[in-house]
Amino acid sequence: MAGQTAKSPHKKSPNSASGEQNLAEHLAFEMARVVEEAAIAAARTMGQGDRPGSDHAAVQAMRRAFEDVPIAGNIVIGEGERDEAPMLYIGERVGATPPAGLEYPAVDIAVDPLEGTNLCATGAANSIAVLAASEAGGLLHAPDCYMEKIIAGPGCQGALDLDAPPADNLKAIAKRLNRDVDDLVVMVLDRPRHEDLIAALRKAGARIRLIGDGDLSAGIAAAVRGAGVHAVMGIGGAPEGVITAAAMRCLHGEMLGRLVVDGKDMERRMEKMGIRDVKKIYRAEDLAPGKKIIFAACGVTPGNLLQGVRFFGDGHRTHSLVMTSRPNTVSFRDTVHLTGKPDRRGVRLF
Ligand code: VTB
Repeated sequence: MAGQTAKSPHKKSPNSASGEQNLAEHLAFEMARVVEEAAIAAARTMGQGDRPGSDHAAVQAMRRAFEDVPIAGNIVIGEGERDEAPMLYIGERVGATPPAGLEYPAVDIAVDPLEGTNLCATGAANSIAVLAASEAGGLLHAPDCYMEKIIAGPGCQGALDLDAPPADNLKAIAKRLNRDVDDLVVMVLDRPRHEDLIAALRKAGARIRLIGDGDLSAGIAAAVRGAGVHAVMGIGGAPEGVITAAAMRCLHGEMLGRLVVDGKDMERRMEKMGIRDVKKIYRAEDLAPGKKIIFAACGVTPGNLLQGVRFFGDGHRTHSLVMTSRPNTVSFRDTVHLTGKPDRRGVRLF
């Protein structure tokens, strides 16, 4: 993580290779805890049909968990502008208070405390608590608008074209994955705006999984082998796009994105945010340019990649994906949190 200028409270200097590794590992561990707390709180509300309630539970738990993390954190993507979100708003400072005379490293953070609120509220698959972090300046401050996206695995680097017909992208992906178009599975958000895209994919012969929400976890699934998804196409949220890009930086997946600018007002808002070329096609490296990226996601409801939170008499169990770009690590964390009196039968390992 950052820290070149900051005095680190850690014993080893973050400028030495092993010090840097220690700091990345330590912060990744802390970030895993943050998403786990959010996931546990949200999972308690699963199926209650209360979207705001699920979201609030996750936001509150994540905000509280940050209080113990030794960073000078700056929320760059969060729950909204300061006047519309009481917690985890854009520009909010998060992290523990350092001891006198010490400074914690400056870290930019993009959060989605409950990605797939609807999924959680209805008990559907694939809702996650997720965040991405980087040294200051390492994540695009994306406006809360839509983004056209195409996401596929590392084998598709350089093979995709956001302006090409879907059939051409399918052919390119199939070629790189050494299979036929009708062997491919594409995930698409089930929205009326995707009518033409879905028709084109069907005509080309690809198999499709329409999803209610959650193009972020879909993107991650497309970038790993064995998840049964080869691409994500269509228009989803831009903030989710930046967090997906951070995951792609760790997984080396291919991603192209372009902001969807709706009217002059939004164009002006973007200019104010420093986005000059509103038609720019971003790659993962542009959306998440940080050198030291940390990505952490924890399953809330059971999903393609992550299990949901399971509760039992003396605790609960979470399943998280934690990744760092430097050193480049991808870990799955399966944690039993023992909170009550130990169950006499002991911890169940599988
Ligand atoms: C997607 C989806 C998210 O927002 O980004 C979507 O992945 C885009 O907005 O889970 P619309 O719902 O307006 O299509 C979410 O659904 C989160 O709100």
